[in-house]
Amino acid sequence: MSATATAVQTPLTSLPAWKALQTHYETIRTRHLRELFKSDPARGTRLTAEAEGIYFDYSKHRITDETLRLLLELAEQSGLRERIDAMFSGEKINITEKRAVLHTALRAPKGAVINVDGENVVPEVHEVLDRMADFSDRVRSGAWKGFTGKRIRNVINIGIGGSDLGPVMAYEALRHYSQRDMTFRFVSNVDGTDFAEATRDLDQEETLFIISSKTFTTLETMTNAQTARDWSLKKLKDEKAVAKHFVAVSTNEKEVTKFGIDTANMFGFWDWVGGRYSMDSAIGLSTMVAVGPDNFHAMLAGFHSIDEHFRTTPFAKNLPALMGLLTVWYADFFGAETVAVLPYEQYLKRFPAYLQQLTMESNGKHVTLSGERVNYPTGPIFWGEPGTNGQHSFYQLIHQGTRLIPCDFIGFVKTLNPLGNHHDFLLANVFAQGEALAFGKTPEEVKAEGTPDWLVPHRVFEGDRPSSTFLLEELTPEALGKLVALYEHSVFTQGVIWQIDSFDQWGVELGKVLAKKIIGEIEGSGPAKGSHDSSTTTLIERYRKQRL
Ligand code: G6Q
Repeated sequence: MSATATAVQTPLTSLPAWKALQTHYETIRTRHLRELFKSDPARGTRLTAEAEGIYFDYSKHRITDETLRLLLELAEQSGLRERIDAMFSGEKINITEKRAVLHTALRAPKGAVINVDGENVVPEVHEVLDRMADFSDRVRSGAWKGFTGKRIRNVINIGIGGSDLGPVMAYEALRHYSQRDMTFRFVSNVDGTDFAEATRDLDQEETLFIISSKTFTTLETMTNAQTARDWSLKKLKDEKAVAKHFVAVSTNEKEVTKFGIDTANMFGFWDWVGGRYSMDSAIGLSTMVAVGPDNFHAMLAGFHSIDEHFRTTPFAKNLPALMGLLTVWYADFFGAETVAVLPYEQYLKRFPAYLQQLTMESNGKHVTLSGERVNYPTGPIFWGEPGTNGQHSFYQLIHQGTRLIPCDFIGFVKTLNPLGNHHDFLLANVFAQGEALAFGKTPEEVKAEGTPDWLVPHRVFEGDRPSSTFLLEELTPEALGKLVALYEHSVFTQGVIWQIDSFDQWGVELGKVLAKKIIGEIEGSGPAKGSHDSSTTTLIERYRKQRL
């Protein structure tokens, strides 16, 4: 294992920049954004950064030049530069699983060289991409036929977590570019309703399943895959039909074969691709079938451009580094518990759900790389909804509640569906929200509107509520790739500062083991015993009695 991955680190709270930030926070916490903007008329143009067509306005954050200077120092003192190099060069920085972390290799151009255990992985990546493209073209053109000779009209991805959220988010985000005479669905939940509703109006003869599972042992996915097999064979009535209606995406050739899928219909990936970082691997097969290989490659190019930006740009101009540092600033100094992600783009409706896994599975950790319990908050809770819907529900709390919730506003200059003045209204809303959160409305302003005294406190908006605004030109496959990569590297930046392993997920593994144990008891006869507490035992027994 490399020196970088295991080096003994100075505890975060002992770093000089951290201590300086603590002192600095005391001076900044009482400075209102109104005052910061008033004292620097150029603030709204100065505290911005632009890269790869993404305009990032971070002027509405509770920071000064001094805050930024100290946060950038914190990045240096935390070894962010070295850690970035370690990740990109294939060092085993996922120390608890002893794995390299190379989702960036999935979007590296053909000639690149990235070695894992002395072997260049880029040719393999492109070999799989080429096979995916060939398969996608055949399905999209109708050359790939179902068992009875009918054309495939429906594609269902079966997977969960990292093998579902990326594909479903990307499909929804890029629906505009998708093949419209085909239906794409995603089954993840072991709740039979998910499968039943996804297939109720479909014809087995025209339906292809992509079973996506890195391990090919996940209970939910295997249960849904088996049900899909039964559902298909009920009509197709011949085991040989499986080869025409099932393909697998996995790293586990043995289990794929055991399930009955020919390895000729398997698309592989590697243990250095984490589930939540896998949408660019073969896990993205449903995306590629939906939007075609060219659009998929454009998305990969978008990812790669931000990879290069993150790897080479000084932190002061580095979008993901700045985003990550700001997240640390609010989580650890202001005590902000959450971050709201608010895309003003309907196609990004699943983006907050996707980000929840990316951010919270990565940085929901309570011990450092060396196993010490942290004495500072780590990953905040990410949540959100597309604008403007959120405005008519939870924004109230962001504006006037007692909590500080930094917001990420995401908007696009051009719409993919021009309809009258809808888009101007949409953009007017996003700009207005950022402004209102930052500047609020003073009692004097409320009074001047003729509000009676007793009502004034209710109508006052304190303001001073921070937000970032991201403005992109248009939601293209490339733009989607850039957006996701921004957050991936922001999450990485946060993890480096917090000195945690952002790439394992022992909490998820625990759930997988626990459920299996109880299933045996639920399906058995006689009283549930096992080693449960009295509450769990009673619940199991009650369920068994009532379902009879
Ligand atoms: C992601 C997690 C987790 C995983 C799912 C599905 O980083 O590891 O969400 O993706 O549990 O796992 P399989 O792909 O192995 O079925």
